[in-house]
Amino acid sequence: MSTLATTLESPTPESAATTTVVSGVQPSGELHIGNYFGAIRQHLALHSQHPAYYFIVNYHALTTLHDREALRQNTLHVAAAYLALGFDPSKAHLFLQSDVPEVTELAWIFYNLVPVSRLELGVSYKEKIDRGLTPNAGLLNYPVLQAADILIYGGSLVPVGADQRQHIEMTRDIAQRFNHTFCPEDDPLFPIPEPYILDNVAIVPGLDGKKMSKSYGNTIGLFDEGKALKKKVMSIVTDSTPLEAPKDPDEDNVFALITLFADKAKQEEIAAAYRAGGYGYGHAKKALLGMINTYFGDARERYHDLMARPDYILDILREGGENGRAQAQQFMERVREVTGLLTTY
Ligand code: AQP
Repeated sequence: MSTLATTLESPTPESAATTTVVSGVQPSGELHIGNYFGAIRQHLALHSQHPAYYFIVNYHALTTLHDREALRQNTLHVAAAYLALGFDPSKAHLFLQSDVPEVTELAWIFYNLVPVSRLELGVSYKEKIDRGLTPNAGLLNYPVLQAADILIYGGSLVPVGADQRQHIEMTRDIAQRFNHTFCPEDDPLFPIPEPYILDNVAIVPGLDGKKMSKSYGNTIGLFDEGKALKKKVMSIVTDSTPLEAPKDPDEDNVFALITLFADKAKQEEIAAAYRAGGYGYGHAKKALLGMINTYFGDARERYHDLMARPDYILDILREGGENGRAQAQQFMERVREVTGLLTTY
């Protein structure tokens, strides 16, 4: 069985020599195994291979979260999770989005290049409205701020889950529009970033079979443990095929989660047991529970130690933020120059 991954199954793109990796995670709730396998695992695998900027997007979290204490706690939680899972601050930059206020300035410039009608077609925006959220202007403009986040560090590779594909497409459009509008053809300011999405973990299902999401209440938290974890795993929705009957592993949520943790041989062994019959969903859930505990057990301990040292976490974020901000400030000087925004300081 796999333990915490430091390498990727898929190679990075051929342009690796000039790659700058950027990505963010919202401190909008407890991180879950969908965030991990969809994105964070790739962040960790890439951060020692390329220049990398990872930010905790607390401005973005404000689009849905208006609870000061929760936002602060979630922010520390995300940082502690990265460190516990293997982020090495000597290799890449981990920081707070709000420590680089220049991203909001760049986002403002970008707002003027994006039709409102395009934003209204955002899948993630529409999904939130469908779930009953009254959209604020921040939510509508979420992908524009995301574009600023990516482009201000010269990001060229963006490891994300498949739910973010459309947003990265929008970032690419914005970069192209900006280059076309403000830059000479032979001297574009922004590289056009590529998404980095691993197909086998593109959308991790939640307990109910829908996309696992912090705000759906269907998650397995990265640091869930003991009875609480067991209760969640046992509540994963399955069909009602009886224990003795053969089952199709490819139609089952429990098996989908097992594939995240088990190596190929183990996956095949369990899939064969499904097909043979006499192997119930209870057996599969028990196997999954063991895999989760093995995979995240050590990281959990490190996580709890780190959460008891918030000053240490803040020091790391501060240093990452200083590096990120220096890069962003340099970029913004060029942005102001090509757009004609005068400054007098
Ligand atoms: N279920 C998922 N499967 C694969 N990848 C996922 N990601 C999220 N859920 C899944 C990826 O995790 C990264 C960080 O996500 P985020 O926190 O920035 O926002 P999100 O995509 O909106 O995540 P949630 O959990 O669904 O948060 P809420 O409920 O607050 O909106 C991203 O790369 C994302 O693709």
